[in-house]
Amino acid sequence: MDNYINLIMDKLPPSIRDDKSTLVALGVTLLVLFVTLIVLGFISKSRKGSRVLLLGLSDSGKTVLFSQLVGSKSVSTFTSMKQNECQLVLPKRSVALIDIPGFERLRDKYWNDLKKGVRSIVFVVDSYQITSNIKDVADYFYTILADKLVISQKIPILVACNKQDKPKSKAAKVIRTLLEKEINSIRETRAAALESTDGDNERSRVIGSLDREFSFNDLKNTIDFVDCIAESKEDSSCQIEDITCWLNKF
Ligand SMILES: Nc1nc2c(ncn2[C@@H]2O[C@H](COP(=O)(O)OP(=O)(O)O)[C@@H](O)[C@H]2O)c(=O)[nH]1
Ligand SMILES: [Mg+2]
Repeated sequence: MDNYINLIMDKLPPSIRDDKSTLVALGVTLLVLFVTLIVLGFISKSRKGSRVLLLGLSDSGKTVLFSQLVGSKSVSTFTSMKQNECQLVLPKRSVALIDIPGFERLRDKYWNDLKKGVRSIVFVVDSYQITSNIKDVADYFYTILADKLVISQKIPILVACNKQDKPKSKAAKVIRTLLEKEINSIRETRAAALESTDGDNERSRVIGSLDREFSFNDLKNTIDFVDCIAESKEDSSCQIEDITCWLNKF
């Protein structure tokens, strides 16, 4: 250590080396600079957003899930023209949970307004209707996965495969494969369109590794899938513990 200090001292001009007050001022300046850099690094890390957005097609169960998560029965499922918002207190953190309307006409506007400050996304899927809805679900999901902010900030996404109480509803594992297949064909179409344009936007951006079939494993974000039941009925109770655990983790 002494050797280093001597080395630095030797490099200083004699006028500074011999003046003690200049040396002290130099030391203090370096210390302040060091502390500022540490504080700035800490602030930028803690600036991670606190919004958790519930996305998905209309009727997938977002509003029911929202009210179960925040523990309120008073959220109307008919007010899907505007977002529902509530603070959700988890053991590790508190997040702003926002239920976004799924109508195609409104969802892009809400997404663009609210995506700033997003911490994570819960994408809700109707596991009973998934076979008939797969194109719409995959198209909406692709738009989210290809979003510049979602890619650059590696926003973690949980696909909540809802309505598992219904007979013949598809399990999360099956839905994952169905979505990978559908996203693969959407990607082919977009890649072909990309060759004829030079724009870079959500509609044309290509995600994953192009040299093989689309897989969620090729994305840099964490993409998890869980089974869930948002609505409690007489013969089946609500099962959303995996969602709460996931939110607490990310
Ligand atoms: N069987 C069943 N129905 C559900 C479940 N979750 C939501 N629903 C029903 O699905 C419909 C749409 O729910 P809603 O929360 O309004 O969907 P949103 O449009 O995505 O907000 C309603 O009739 C709910 O009762 C569930 O886990 N199981
Ligand atoms: Mg709703």
